[in-house]
Amino acid sequence: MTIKVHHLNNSKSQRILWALEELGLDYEIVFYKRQPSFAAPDDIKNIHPLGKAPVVEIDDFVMAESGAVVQYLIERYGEGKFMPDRSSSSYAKYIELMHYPEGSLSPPLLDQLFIRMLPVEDETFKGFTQQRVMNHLSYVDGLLEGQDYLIDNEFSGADLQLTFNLQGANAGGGLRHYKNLEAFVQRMEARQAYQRSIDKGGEFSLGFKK
Ligand SMILES: N[C@@H](CCC(=O)N[C@@H](CS)C(=O)NCC(=O)O)C(=O)O
Repeated sequence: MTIKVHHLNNSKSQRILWALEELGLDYEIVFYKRQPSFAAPDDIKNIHPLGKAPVVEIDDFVMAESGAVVQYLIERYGEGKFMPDRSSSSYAKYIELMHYPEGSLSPPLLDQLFIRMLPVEDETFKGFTQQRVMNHLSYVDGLLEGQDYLIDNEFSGADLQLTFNLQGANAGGGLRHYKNLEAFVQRMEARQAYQRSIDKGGEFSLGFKK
């Protein structure tokens, strides 16, 4: 089995390096650097037409979408670790929360980032975005009330997938009022596999400034 991760600095491909470190798998990293516009360099399009990170080559096929890649790696190589039993009701929740960060949480957080960076002046859009962000962060904060991890209080791929978005919100000071989320990010960043993924992946900072 060979795994090659096309990794962009300060990006969601960090999730894949972290997942591979948790799983203890060997892999190769191909490094890409964001351009001044923050876009990925064009040559990543030679691997996948969207030209986004992550893209992962596993043996003879190519996969994009971090949630799908994390889910696939854990199911194929995890030997039961980092996911609940498929026959349990927790599995349904696990899949839901595995895809929630990219499907629902990421869009308002990205809107908020653009409002901060550009800046955007439209008050209606700013108010709408603020309300969406608060709705989502309160929801996730509630999920973590009284527990360290999202599913059955055990570390899983869903925690790994969520962390990037919360780190992004945290970089803008957005987790100040969400104590469960602040503690969650610290807990995830303290994991040895996470630390190794940072050592191998290089620059990782989500405090984007124009
Ligand atoms: N939903 C996709 C998002 C992929 C994505 O937008 N990646 C960003 C980095 S975080 C990217 O490649 N940005 C550079 C660009 O759009 O040119 C995933 O989770 O993999």
